[in-house]
Amino acid sequence: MSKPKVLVAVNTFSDIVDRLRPHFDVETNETDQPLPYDELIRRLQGKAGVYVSGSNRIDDALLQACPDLRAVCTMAVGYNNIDVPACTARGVLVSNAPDVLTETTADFGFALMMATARRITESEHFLRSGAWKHWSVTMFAGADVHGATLGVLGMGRIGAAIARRGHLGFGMPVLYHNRSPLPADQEAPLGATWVEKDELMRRADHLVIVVPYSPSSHHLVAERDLALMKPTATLTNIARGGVVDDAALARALKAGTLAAAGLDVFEGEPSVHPELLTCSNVVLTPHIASATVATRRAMSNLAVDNLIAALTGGTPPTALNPEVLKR
Ligand code: 8YV
Repeated sequence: MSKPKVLVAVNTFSDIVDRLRPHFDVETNETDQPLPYDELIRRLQGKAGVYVSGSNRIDDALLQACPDLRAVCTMAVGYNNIDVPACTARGVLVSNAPDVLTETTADFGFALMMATARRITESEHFLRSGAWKHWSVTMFAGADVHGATLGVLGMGRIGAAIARRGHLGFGMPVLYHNRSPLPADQEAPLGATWVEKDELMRRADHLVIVVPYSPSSHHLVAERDLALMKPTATLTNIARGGVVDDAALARALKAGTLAAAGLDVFEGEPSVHPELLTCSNVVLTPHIASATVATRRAMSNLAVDNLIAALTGGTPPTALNPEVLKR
């Protein structure tokens, strides 16, 4: 009997792809770019499963055009690119990759916040350009991180890991906003206090944004929110482009109503708002918060575990709609 066919839609570690081969006929994307939408549909004909990243849009039109598809497994924790209700309605299993990237992503969020507060890339560019002719007392004077108030917008797993770093490692008072406060026994080890979003904006010295993207979090941080922030404050976004209004952010940075920003994600990435590219007080990175070899391997392995289980009668470890398997 021939094996089911699967597509690995993003280029990943070949030894991890090899884990699929005993179970499936495996087709891969050998380019270093995500498959364009139409190409993805074409390559998915006759495929029972697909391994994707956050760059692949899986919507109802694609599902309709790929009637053999039974499992969509993303190596990302965020799944705003996948229409999960549409998958559920069509009996397609969806999984994501939570937990395995939490600490690595929190490390990066903290590093980006520190680089932003301490003007690390801006001063490096200055040095590399040959502009450093003498030392001065105020040269690249930034903002302290230790002891400053850390604001966390979105206290999920990654938000909590950032709060823990700030509280235990840097003596930072931690304020956070979530739709609902955490139970007291979860707040205590993080030294964290729930506040309304406006209060978070007003009081944070360093705001780190970690909310998942959904229509309800689109431009959650917009012009009016930025206007509430201290002119000495920094903003770090490791969530998703679209959570922050990037045009409004660039205006605030240029007007000096916000000191600096650290951005790993962008509205419409890989495009970056042109005004952000001309701000010197911004640290920009290309969506790499989870990018360590160990973590990207763990994320990839988890997606493969899910794909194998979903299509061989097993229990996918991190299914988002396990109810489809009972049908
Ligand atoms: C991924 C991420 O690397 O997991 C997520 O949600 O944003 C990143 O860790 C990226 O989305 C892969 O496409």
